[in-house]
Amino acid sequence: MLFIMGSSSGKVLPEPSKNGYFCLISSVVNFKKQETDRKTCKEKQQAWLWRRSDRGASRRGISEGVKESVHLEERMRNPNAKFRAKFDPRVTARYDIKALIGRGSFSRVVRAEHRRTHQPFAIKLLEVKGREGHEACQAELGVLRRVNHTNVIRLAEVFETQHRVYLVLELATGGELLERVVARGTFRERDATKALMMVSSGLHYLHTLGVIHRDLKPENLLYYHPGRDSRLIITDFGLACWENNRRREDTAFTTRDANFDLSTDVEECCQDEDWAVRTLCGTPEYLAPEMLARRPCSSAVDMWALGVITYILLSGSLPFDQSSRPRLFRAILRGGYSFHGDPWKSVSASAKSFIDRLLTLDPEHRMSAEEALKHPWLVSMAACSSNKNLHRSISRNLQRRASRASSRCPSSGSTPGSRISMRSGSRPNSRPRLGVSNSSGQCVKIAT
Ligand code: PIT
Repeated sequence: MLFIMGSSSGKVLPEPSKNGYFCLISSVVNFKKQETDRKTCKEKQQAWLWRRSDRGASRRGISEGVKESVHLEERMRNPNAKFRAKFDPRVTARYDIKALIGRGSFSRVVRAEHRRTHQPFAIKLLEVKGREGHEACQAELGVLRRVNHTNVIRLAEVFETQHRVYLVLELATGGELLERVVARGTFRERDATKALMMVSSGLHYLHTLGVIHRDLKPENLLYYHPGRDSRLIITDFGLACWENNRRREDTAFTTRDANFDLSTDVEECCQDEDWAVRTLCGTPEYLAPEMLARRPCSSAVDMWALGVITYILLSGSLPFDQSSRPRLFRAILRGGYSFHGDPWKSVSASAKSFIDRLLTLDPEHRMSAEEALKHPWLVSMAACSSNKNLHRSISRNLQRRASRASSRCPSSGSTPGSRISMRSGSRPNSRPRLGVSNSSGQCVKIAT
């Protein structure tokens, strides 16, 4: 796979080896053996060190102290040493690991530089544990290998070992969507439409390909570079799956003529939090009602999430914002959101219609990505909308939410991940979410 990174700078990928970027995958077996040998060796060394330090307990205090100060010194000299050590020599032979830029429960993302071409990249290190972890990782890889679009993160190459996978990705340095909104002094509807056009375009591409992202949220939308004209990129395919062709025609799911009634599922779903945690994918606030109602999910779940993102982008607040999961789920299943409060009075009817068309309970009636791209609000780039600067209200609402969320006690049943994240270094996978999926798109593991 060859791609040109960042058209503006005319950057190119590091040269592939004779067999292309994925040549290393074919050598996984040997690589695994090497790793096992190395691990056995390391374990032996560690055991030996352990036995040594266990002897002479009276000396331990001193040796521990010495060890600690050596570590401290080493860390001060080289603050990246700790996560660098997690990289296989094959990766470090080719890439210079520069800095940690994101971390999650099972992953780390670092900024790296190709040693020969000096091209910058992001490398995502995935810890793969067990069959389910392996399947989830293969699903993520399967999607990343297929995608090629300006508004979707691109994969350059992959290194696999027995317990780790290293994804070499294009490096996005422009920050998260909301970080940029906050950092700017102004934010108008027109600015929102620019961002949403790019996300809708990426989604349209993914959905046409048959990919459902399933974890769309502002933290997974990154600007490629800090400039104003930067493209926006959809990242983090850790929960992505392939759409089942059957779904749209599924008779149990054909609700166009019937009332789309989720009420029977509400209590069941809200009371069975255990089920929600075990089975659901994604971040609670962005979950589509059909996911909560245990209906089959389609690409429409991403469009619901886009509705939530649009609401946040224009107001700095969440459409469904409850302090406990059952209440949040109920609100989502009822479609209970409103345009009350600041700054909704200043927001155009066209923008609200865009949101309404996305936060539609019935997935069959919900706007598709293709339709979103044709919605008058996006097409006109909010030309008929008010030119009001929404920046102050958005920042204030984001700030309010952040302080409310941080004062909530996590053990009191408040919704994890309910803060609207704007922090860099928190991506990817670091926002608590409910589950990860296996290759068939079922969520199988709790990642919170
Ligand atoms: C960047 C910069 C950054 C994070 C990422 C890329 C992460 C990308 C990513 C993560 C995934 C995935 C695909 C891409 O499946 O701060 O250039 O989990």
